[in-house]
Amino acid sequence: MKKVITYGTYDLLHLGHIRLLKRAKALGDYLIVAISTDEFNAVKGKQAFYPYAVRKEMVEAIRYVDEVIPENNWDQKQADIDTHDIDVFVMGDDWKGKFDHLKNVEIVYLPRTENISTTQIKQDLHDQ
Ligand code: C2G
Repeated sequence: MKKVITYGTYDLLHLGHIRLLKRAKALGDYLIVAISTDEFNAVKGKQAFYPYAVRKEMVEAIRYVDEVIPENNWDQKQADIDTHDIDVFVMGDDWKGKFDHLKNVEIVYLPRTENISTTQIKQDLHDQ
């Protein structure tokens, strides 16, 4: 079984997230999504609209997703890859090059979906 992992905040779930997860799943048979906890988001300088439990429940409901685990820090990726026996590590290409140090895993950066982001949604709603 080919296992894929990806990481993110996944706040205000949108088509960019869905398309990333769809393409990530297509690279294997089993997709794990590591969702940033509220505490780690603070470290990332992000204030998610929805708490971790809500973001987790929403991502778990996506047909492409097989498992959700918490992302607690920047440094857990190699341990996750080893523990979960991951074959493919996937991120959107805004992260291109940032995780090339990871070992024993195929690293794939996928093009982001244009013209959508959590920040954009917040801004558009605010401007209405
Ligand atoms: N994404 C995308 N297209 C968009 C927006 C996001 O493909 N229009 C992708 C991002 O590239 C990322 C994933 O969707 O792979 C989740 O995006 P975020 O929730 O913004 O995640 P981020 O804050 O980048 O956290 O340790 C890694 C971090 O946790 C990544």
